[in-house]
Amino acid sequence: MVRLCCSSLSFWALPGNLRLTLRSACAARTLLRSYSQDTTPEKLTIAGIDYPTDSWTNVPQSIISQYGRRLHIEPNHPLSITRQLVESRFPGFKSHNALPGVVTVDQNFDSLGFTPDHPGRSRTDTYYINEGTLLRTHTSAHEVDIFRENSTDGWTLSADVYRRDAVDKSHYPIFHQMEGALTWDRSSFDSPQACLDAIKQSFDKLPRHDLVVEDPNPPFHKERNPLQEKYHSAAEAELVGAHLKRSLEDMVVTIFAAADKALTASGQAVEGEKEPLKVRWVEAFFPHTSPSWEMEVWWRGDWLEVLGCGVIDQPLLIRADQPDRIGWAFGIGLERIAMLLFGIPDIRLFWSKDARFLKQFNESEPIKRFQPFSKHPSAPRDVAFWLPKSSKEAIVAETSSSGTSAPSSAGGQQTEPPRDVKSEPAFHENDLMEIARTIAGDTVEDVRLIDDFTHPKTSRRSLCYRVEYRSLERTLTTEEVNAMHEKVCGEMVEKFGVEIR
Ligand code: FA5
Ligand code: MG
Repeated sequence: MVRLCCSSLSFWALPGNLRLTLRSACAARTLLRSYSQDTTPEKLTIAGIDYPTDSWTNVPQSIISQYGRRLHIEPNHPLSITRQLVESRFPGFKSHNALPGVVTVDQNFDSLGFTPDHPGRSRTDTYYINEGTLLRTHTSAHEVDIFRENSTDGWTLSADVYRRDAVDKSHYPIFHQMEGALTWDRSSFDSPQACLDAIKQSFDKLPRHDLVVEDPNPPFHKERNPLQEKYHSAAEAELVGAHLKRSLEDMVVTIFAAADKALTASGQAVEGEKEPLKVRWVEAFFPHTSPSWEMEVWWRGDWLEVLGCGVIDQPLLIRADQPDRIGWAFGIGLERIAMLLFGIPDIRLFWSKDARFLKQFNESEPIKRFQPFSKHPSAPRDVAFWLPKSSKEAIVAETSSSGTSAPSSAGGQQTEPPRDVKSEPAFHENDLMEIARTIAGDTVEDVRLIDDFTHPKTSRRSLCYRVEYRSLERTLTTEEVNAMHEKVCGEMVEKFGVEIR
């Protein structure tokens, strides 16, 4: 086992005590990553259904215990209110809101055209129940099934999704997405032009707005954001893309205009948030759309990514037995919208069972700004360590640690380069995120990289992360923060063979 993970030849040249640390570290690492035979239960029971486990299993109990809360349909929950508001901007669309979160690898990745080496498939990013079964990483996992059902031109689908991801105020390992799609059946028109005319007519009926929109890029771009030349004419892709953008801009405008009105009426408008709403379109990449974009909203002095979208990949529609349909799809983070809408400052709050949180939301009343009920101090602690010498690389996802809102690759974006998803890196930032969450639960507010240094002579790499502890409910004592942090450092040594500096 030791030889398996400590591949370096110089292992025996190390001092005895370090060998011992590394030995147990490597052993434990195998346990963490694959739950070796001794610790992996033979089966996992999720929502009353038993699933056999194997060497791919990596779902911790802390995630399973949160499974099935269905906050997006809980009456008066801010996520449910947000879902209903978004749905109301897509009249005539059929809403699917109760699909179970355990899906196959085929549904989550293959059916969407994820390449075999797409980093989103790796166990560092995704929670596997076993090699063929996982907790969906995005609502796109159901696209092909719903397109195949072919019951309406437009549909939305809201659900809980699961990702091994960064820890900060806008990322949580379970969050909620709404998928939406609209397609036109080209075979039901007399000519391609008649279909184009229908899309144009529909576009013209979409409400206009006076939102400030930055959209500097062309409708598609040969290298960066290609047209699906084999299947779509330039006119079709351009029009479908314009319809998509206008529909989503309308959704954002309507939701925030309503919120603004309510806040101003109740005297709750906050100084500094009175800047006019601003959105921008950014070119993106998803295996299941092309061209693709992300919408970002200006919020509290920064651009916050709220959704990904694009013109649906035609081979996907062909796999769903809908070769004649053309259209758009989007996936939006409901937490991100709810945070903007209610002024909720921290994503952990959505999981709170504290009445001081829950009683502030009522779906039959106008939107009210969330009133923080506590401001407990944050307790930052640093963990600085040397990575073990290993032939394998360490993956430090710059996007998540730098505090931006960019998500992991598990939704399709290529935020990491393609790699052999079956082999595991020496260290992945998400491993530290999970250790911190497992030990500190919701009292860990933020984990971010503050230093990355490679020794010029030894070429050893050292990383330093700052972990911020803060309870939403009470002030933490120094002793309990120290105890949690010591455990985090201890687990890093044990599981990854790092050397604390
Ligand atoms: C996806 O998941 C794509 N499947 C979206 C899509 C659907 C594209 C249909 C094209 C067509 P992405 O990984 O960027 O994309 O996630 C979409 C949104 O989910 C993000 O914009 C963000 O609002 C939200 N999100 C992602 N990760 C987190 C997280 N850890 N916590 C909270 N919200 C998140
Ligand atoms: Mg994204």
